[in-house]
Amino acid sequence: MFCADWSSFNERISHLNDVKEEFSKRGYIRIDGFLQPDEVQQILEHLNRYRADVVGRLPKGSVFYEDKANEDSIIRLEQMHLHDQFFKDLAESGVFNGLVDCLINEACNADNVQWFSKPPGARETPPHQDGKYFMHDRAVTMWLALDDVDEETGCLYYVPGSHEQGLLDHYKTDVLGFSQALIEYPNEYKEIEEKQVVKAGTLLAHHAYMVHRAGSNASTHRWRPALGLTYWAKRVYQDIELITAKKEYKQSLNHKLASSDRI
Ligand SMILES: O=C(O)CCC(=O)C(=O)O
Repeated sequence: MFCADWSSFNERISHLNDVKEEFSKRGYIRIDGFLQPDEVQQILEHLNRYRADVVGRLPKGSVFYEDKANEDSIIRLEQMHLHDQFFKDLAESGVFNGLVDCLINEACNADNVQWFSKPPGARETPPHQDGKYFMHDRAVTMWLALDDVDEETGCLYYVPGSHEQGLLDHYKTDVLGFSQALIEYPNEYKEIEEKQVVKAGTLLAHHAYMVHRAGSNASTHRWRPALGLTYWAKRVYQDIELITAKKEYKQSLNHKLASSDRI
């Protein structure tokens, strides 16, 4: 079956109103068993096809490598829905599309489909808010586990309620793919952060101002593949100043990464 025919999020989430309430109160939601094992398997197969057939012809900035000479060191694939029909269909399918509209009460578009590969040895994802990258908060990131994830391979940690604090101060990091990190990650956050040890097929979704981080991958042989699907409110695209600023930031980052041969 094509992913366009998979059942929609309405059929996968039994108490949508409770989920919406949870999202607005805590800033994130977690739906265990959101995808069936055969659906996860299909996504993994398309990822393999994408890596074999599509990656080689992508423009700069769509693939981030730890070491460009080593294809297995891809740390991140970006904008996959713009380069491949399967990932476009997936992002536009009722499985995901429409869920963010419900969560933030806005009409939204898929803005990005990413693969976070987190190979063995990968560094930690520093604490950050996605809104720092987006330059607004009218967006939600969905994070779909494509394998079981635990502390060893680098699970996510959320600070519940932190989305209420607005945009916090960040600094520019040298972590590939995660160029922004919170200046401070205080003890109050460490004490209440919620660890997301999940099974393949679990869906997490977080507010653009949710403070979150992920551990390093300490395994010598297990990857930690996840798909990131980001949806933005359609009205954001009418803010020309914001869209221009975002484009300029991306260009300058790509320039820096290209000069160190990592994209
Ligand atoms: O997968 C990761 O390590 C981080 C993901 C993340 O920061 C995000 O989805 O916003």
